[in-house]
Amino acid sequence: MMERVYIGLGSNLAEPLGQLQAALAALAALPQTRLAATSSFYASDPLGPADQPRYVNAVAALDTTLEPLALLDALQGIEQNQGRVRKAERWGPRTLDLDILLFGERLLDEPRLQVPHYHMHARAFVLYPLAELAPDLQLPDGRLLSALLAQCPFEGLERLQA
Ligand code: ROI
Repeated sequence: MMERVYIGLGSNLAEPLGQLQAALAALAALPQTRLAATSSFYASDPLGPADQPRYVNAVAALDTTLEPLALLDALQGIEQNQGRVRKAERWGPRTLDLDILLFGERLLDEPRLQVPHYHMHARAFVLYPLAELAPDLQLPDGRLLSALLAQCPFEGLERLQA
């Protein structure tokens, strides 16, 4: 079954814009998967520890027949190919972060994967790019993206010219 998946991309090390562009090319090359759309790129100050560079974020829409954990494995492979080193520090800087935000209508609560992504509801750097791709989106719990956006100021986001 083909399902629509939204992926959050983020980077704040080693030329973040280039990291995101390389990641989009890698997403487009995944098996059983079509890269359906990509948002603009947005710069923002780090959420969490402030002593790290600004982030660049975007959201991609995929259509895939991969199962969620197979997709997660593939995303973690892309992160590792692009030099991601997992550190003990929580919320530290990273070359590439690929998060499964939404996976069709699924609600997943597994050790490796919680969908919808726990923190997406209040993060401007996720919600605004997602809204470019799916302004009328309804989350599996019934919440409307437009309602989440109304609670989440655009403040601090900077839309970059592609
Ligand atoms: N802050 C911003 N602005 N963008 C991110 O992608 C991001 N990712 C994270 C933490 C460290 C929480 N902060 C972030 O994982």
